[in-house]
Amino acid sequence: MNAPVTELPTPLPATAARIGIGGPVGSGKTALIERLIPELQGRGVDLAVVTNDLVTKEDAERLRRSGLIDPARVEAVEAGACPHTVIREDPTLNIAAGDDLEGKFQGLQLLIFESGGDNLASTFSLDLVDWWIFVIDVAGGDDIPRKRGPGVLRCDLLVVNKTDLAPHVGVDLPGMLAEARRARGDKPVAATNARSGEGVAAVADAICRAVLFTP
Ligand SMILES: Nc1nc2c(ncn2[C@@H]2O[C@H](COP(=O)(O)OP(=O)(O)O)[C@@H](O)[C@H]2O)c(=O)[nH]1
Ligand SMILES: [Mg+2]
Repeated sequence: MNAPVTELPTPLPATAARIGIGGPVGSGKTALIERLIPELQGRGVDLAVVTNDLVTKEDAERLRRSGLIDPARVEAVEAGACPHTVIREDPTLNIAAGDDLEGKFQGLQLLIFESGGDNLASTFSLDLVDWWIFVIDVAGGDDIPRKRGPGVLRCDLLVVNKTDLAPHVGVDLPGMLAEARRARGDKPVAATNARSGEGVAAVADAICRAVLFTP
């Protein structure tokens, strides 16, 4: 006798790609996200954001108020005194925040995690993200790429932000970018001005190619 027909297994839900945006405090991570949101939404990407702050929800509140994204699509993780711990050693809180957003928004394609801001040694756990950006800024000094911190070396895309400030802080921008490219070998480097939006489309291109598999 034939086995009784059982119900077809429920297909596993599609999961959103997860990317990290790390880098020192003030380098322009939130400003870059504020530019990336409309750029990616304009390309039809369904996205949500998890921010990490030390002991507040400042960045999450800023994004929720921005009018750029449904406030319910922004979650905050309070990272405490060691912002790298929650993105590297024990990313449980961030994974849970991401899972929560995925549960609320079916069809979510991209989750962006902003780190709480840390030094040049901070990196993301690959348990948390599939791909990550490290943001440094021109005003932080043109010697940053030379210092070869793990963030600068290991990220999938290095973003050198605040290009507009180079003449004001005596930084040779082409020289800084060349040094960054030398330090990273084959890995990409992008230059942005998150104030004006210059260079942000190229960052969105890199995200789409790397984790959304769109050209
Ligand atoms: N001139 C200039 N200022 C920027 C740029 N990106 C960010 N900022 C400013 O730098 C400060 C820190 O930016 P924020 O995004 O909060 O940095 P985060 O701590 O890395 O998230 C803010 O006052 C921003 O307006 C940029 O490309 N050019
Ligand atoms: Mg921020």
